[in-house]
Amino acid sequence: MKGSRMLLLLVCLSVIALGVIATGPPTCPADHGGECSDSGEWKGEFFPGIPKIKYEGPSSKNPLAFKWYNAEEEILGKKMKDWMRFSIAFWHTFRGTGGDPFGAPTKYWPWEDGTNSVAMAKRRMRANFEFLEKIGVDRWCFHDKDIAPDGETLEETNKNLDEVVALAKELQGTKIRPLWGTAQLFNHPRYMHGGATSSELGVYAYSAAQVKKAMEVTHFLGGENYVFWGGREGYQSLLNTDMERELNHLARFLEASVAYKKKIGFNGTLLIEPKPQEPTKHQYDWDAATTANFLRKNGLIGEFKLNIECNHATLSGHSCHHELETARINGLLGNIDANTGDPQIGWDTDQFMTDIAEATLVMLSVIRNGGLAPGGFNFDAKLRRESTDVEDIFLAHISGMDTLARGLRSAAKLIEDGSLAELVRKRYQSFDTEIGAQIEAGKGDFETLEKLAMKWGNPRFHLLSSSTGLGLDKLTKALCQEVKHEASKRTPSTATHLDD
Ligand code: XLS
Ligand code: NI
Ligand code: NI
Repeated sequence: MKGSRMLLLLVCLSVIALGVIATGPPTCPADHGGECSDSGEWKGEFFPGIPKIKYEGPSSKNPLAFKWYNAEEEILGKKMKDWMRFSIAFWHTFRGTGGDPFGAPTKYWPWEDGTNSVAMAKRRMRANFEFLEKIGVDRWCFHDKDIAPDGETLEETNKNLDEVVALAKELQGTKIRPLWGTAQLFNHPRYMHGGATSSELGVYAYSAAQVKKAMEVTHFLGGENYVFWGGREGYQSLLNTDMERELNHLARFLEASVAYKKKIGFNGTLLIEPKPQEPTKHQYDWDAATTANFLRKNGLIGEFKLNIECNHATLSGHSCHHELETARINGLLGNIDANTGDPQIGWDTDQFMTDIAEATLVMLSVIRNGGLAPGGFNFDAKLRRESTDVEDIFLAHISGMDTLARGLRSAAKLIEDGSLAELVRKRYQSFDTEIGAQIEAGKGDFETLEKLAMKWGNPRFHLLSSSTGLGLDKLTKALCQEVKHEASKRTPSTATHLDD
């Protein structure tokens, strides 16, 4: 008797509870892995328990706080947020699975339902904007294929994209904008031989249609730049490749994109992102110098700038600083894909930058460039395979933002101190003479120089370094002191999440 009454009571209570759930607001708490309905209209919290990330200064022990990035603080006459212009890369942060050629995905974000539906794309978009709001970043970057699923036909694919983009526009509000958009021309099998450099005319046309649409949606969302990364624009073997013809196609493709940009009134900067190899063994936009030469040869130099990615820089055998300086002195530094590689791994590992010395050199170039606007720093960086907690997404970005902020602080000190600039000035002082000026003005003929060489005798090279105080060792020491000073203030977020 007693037992059956208890049972009845339990049944009643469950019915009431179910009724409350059924009539209450739609719920999909972020810890109910995959149980939610596929409604894209869900408006719950994706990152419950994670507050808006604030600046707490170097002594803070709170991993969910900035130690060095203080958005409103002025450094060299500009707010930190205006130097940095950070952006989140949708493809890594919201489409990265942790999968690699040896293993299945490791990340199962609670809001994912395992489908590639439009509804799922919309829900993911909401997660993106909650993340941007909480991390305090006003920009995001995307490929067309990251944000919306393909349809059966190009028309259907474009329709899907429009639907997701309409929601993104609404969620952006007045504050958030894309730093850049781009078309993904490398994943689908049709792009196995490249897009604009494919040997198939149909693929060239399809690439054009995809870039046209991606440019339209970037413009619609108020994007400030548009990126071309030559995903498979390169070759695997020169024996089956007409390189001259492919490069010609690429140039014509870029010309057509400039024409279309102007036609639709898109004022954003067009950016080319160099990378030497991966996925092809030779990518045509090998590095900054190669790309600058290609643009110049094809009369496109005034229409494009470069998006320098640090990991790509090291893959091409350069440092990120070298690539940034090459772009800068050619008037081409437009944007930075802020990541870093691993010296012991030979591919694009897309790690968040945590090396303060590298960040200092990066920021030196940015300061010399007067900033990056309308470009910025896009975190083309992903969590490590082993980082599977939702919180890791925040920790990784905080660590990347703090590292670059520390780089900015160190670089500003080097500039304010002035000794580095003075050291460089002194190094070239022999050219600060009448004959030096003549040479630099293109009037240094060989006969005159020969006479001078005879008059001056053998250059006293062994005295040059010590007399001007420009030994490389002194320079290295000066830089190390600055960086060491910063490193001594290591933060918990950077220290404990180096792999992010
Ligand atoms: C790949 C590239 C890519 C571009 C955007 O290595 O970095 O992510 O930034 O297509
Ligand atoms: Ni990139
Ligand atoms: Ni890359």
